[in-house]
Amino acid sequence: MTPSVPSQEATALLDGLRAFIEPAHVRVDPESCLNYGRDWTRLYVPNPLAVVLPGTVEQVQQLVRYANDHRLALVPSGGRTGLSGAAVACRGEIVVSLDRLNRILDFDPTDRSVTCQAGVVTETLQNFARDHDLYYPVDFAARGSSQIGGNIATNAGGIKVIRYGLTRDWVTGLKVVTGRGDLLDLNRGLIKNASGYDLRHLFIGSEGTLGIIVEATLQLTQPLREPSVMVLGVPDLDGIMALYGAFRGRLELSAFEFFSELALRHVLKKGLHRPFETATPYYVLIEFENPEQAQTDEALALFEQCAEQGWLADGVISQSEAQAKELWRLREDISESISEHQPYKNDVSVRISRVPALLAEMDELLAREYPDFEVLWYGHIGDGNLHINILKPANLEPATFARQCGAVSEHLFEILRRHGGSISAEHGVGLTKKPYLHYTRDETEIGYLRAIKQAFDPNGIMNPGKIFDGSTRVPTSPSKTS
Ligand code: 2HG
Ligand code: ZN
Repeated sequence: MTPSVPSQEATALLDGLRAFIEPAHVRVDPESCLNYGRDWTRLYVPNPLAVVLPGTVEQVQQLVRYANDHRLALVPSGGRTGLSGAAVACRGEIVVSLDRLNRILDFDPTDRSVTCQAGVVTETLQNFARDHDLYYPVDFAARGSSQIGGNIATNAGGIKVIRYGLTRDWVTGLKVVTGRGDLLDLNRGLIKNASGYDLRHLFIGSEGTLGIIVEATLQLTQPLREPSVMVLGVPDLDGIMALYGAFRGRLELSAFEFFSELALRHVLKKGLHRPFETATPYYVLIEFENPEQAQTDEALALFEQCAEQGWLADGVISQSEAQAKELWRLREDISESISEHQPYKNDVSVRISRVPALLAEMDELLAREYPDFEVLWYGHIGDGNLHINILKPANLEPATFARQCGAVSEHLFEILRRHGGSISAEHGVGLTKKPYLHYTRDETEIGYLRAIKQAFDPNGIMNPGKIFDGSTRVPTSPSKTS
């Protein structure tokens, strides 16, 4: 990225910002614009007008009001670990980073709840809960950099949804600055509150299009009781859900993940070891509470019975916390291990009962449409959520690759539509899935989404062009960068 020369209009707007946000926190240097102007998708050229880091909620409010007065587009920004381009600023927007709003404000052991600012990193919150003998159960590989505000804005899922649900299930209070610049204090940590529409839930999963989340109250829970991890080698697709049915009936599962041999090979290349000698086309990773010998016995009995049925060919069970962590890495490290191949990503879901049919139809479709590409499957299969990653061949031009993959996605989304599924299970719509939203939400429903956006953000300044297109003017662009 080369430095851009702001237009006169842009310079005046930036000076105006510096009147209420410390100049050091209004950044226009190319490095900040590059880093803060993108998420993990890497498909778009970042090109924000500036990156602003407010240090108080009042400053966020002033910023939103200023943006309304001058019709400036704002892109709220957390840890930028998203995979759908929702935090990308490539059209001269102002990135609003929540990095400085990173304090834990309150903890109440009676309520078992914690109130924190939006910029608190997920792992910091998890560690805080652990220090108080409690547990924040929303968990995923990007825990070390993702932020609570971003998690809420995408209703993050992850690896423990099967037992604990989504981010939405843990948010009992939210403070938000709406696109109008109003500060709303939503639900205030209440467990029960039947006093009309619950606006908190509109902001959860809103991808920064309605306003900016500045503070959250989150419920904590009991830690898991001595979890063990099993990795099982599965000879065919049918075995995956057969194992799910067998294990979930008899053990308290906290995760049921799967990945293919092709996916596994990428983490092995990065230095991890095979869980056992037998290579099988698929693997499942099962985590379950194992506080007593009875659970271990049950798990081993299940292993034997499933092996007899031919649903698994080999397996391993963790003998220590360290070993459990190592086994988890086989699944969690996949995404990062393939990033150098610029994968085209799909993140789809169906009801659990439809998973076997979806897997069979997808298998047929992907083998037919992508004979020359490497297609990797993994995901949270116990939630009906599959990640499909198509690796870009080194010699293929990125735009051509994206076009070819996009065309196949249309077929995939047709299958999903037939099964009542979703084109985005947990990564959000952002920019990458915007063209396909209609496969999951019909026109009438999208009309209601637009009306909600209009109510909270009448001038269309909040993350314009994400989820769906609106009539938003992107006001002041600096000169183009390369
Ligand atoms: C995961 O489950 C993440 O590992 C990333 O959601 C998924 O890389 C992906 O497609
Ligand atoms: Zn995932």
